[in-house]
Amino acid sequence: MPHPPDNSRTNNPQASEKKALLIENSPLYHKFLSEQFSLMGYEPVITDSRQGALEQLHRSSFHIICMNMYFEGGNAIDFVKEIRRHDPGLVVIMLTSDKSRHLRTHALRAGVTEVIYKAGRKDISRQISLCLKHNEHSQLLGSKIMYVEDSLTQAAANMRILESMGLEITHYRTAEAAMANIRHRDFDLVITDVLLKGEATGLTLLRHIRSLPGPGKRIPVLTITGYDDAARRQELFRAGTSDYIAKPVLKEELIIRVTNLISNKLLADKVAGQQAELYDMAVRDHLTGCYNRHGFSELAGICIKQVETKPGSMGFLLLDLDHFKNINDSYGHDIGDQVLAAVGKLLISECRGDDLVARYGGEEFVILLPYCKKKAAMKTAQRLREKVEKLKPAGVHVTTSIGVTRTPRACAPDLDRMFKAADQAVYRAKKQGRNRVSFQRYPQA
Ligand code: GH3
Ligand code: MG
Ligand code: MG
Ligand code: MG
Repeated sequence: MPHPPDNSRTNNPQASEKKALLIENSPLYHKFLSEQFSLMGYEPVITDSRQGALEQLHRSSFHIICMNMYFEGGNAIDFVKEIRRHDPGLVVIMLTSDKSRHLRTHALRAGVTEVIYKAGRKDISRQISLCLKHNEHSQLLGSKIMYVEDSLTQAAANMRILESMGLEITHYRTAEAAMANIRHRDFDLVITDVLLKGEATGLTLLRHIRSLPGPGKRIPVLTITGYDDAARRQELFRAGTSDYIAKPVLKEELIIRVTNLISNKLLADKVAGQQAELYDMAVRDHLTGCYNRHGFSELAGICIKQVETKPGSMGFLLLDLDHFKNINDSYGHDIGDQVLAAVGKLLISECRGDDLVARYGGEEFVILLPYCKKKAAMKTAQRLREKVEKLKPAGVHVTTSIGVTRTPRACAPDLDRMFKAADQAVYRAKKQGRNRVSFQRYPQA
């Protein structure tokens, strides 16, 4: 079957289960903060004590902690130091009504991501959402980085920074090793040094990535080099680098560039996923999951083109459920719908991946079988007829009449003619008593 648009990577898998731990001793703020975080797409979990917070952190993983300066059994500054020992990537917000600069500096040094002042509620919610927007780390968590650097000391230093952002890093020391692995793993970003041990350089790797078949060629690449001259920069950008950092690598710069590149990549993935979903919705029938008329015409067109370039015969089945009006009349329209849905699902599960199964009208289905000869088409039709008869969806006995035709190998397949022939065959099957398969020769031009 021809492939709909690529949707190999969709949304960030963690996006739907983001959790926020709120440590706050004032019940007045419980409801307010819960609402704010829910609105921003987090599942809020509230506690009012250090002990309660530790228990929650032990129980599940959080993307963000928002805590008051003081709470039962502890304070934000001591608590963040404790957390930072094993969770450097977590976003930690501290709420306080103390506006002293000294406290703010102290808190940031201890590892707090942002200090937010308890002024008006509107202001707090604006500050929280700003902080979350700027701290995309929580969205980046678990993103996969390929990092290519031959110097182990440099690699160790940069990997510490990247790991603190919650990224998953696979490190290679040569471009050769990186090129051997790029196709087989799904990376969100490649960071590569330009000068590497071995024959190939970071530029070779970059060119290799940009010439990959399929979506792999669009992986963002961040190049790092010690020779920061204009000619080299131009060469890297011409070869398709997404961004560039000169050595020595500054921590903040690395964080910002990596954050931007991955955020853009995740956004592009999300858009591609939504497009694929929309496409799927547009070409499928909701009741049965089969392609609809529009999807069938589009995909059958692609199938036919394939068969024209690599000739073969093509089978075509038209299925019309027997006495379906009686089923509706006897059991009601809802049961009728259930019967249609079950038959559609059966047809999909009984056909090969390359076959196109569509609901073409109310109780009519068509199946296009590429590279299928008459004997195989007839066998498939008989098998489907028997399976439908045995299905008894919603306890209802249902049968189908099937018209079959197939295009000879030597002629260009034409959908209208296939329909016409299969329709005549169905008509004959109905006349002969229904629940049977009938064949009609494909009319040559
Ligand atoms: P035959 O064996 O000659 O095909 O008889 P039939 O009753 O199946 O044929 P007919 O064309 O007279 O009736 C088709 C029926 O299918 C009529 C229509 O109400 C029903 N139908 C069409 N679409 C739907 C649907 O989406 N849901 C339900 N429940 N019924 C539908
Ligand atoms: Mg009909
Ligand atoms: Mg009919
Ligand atoms: Mg019918």
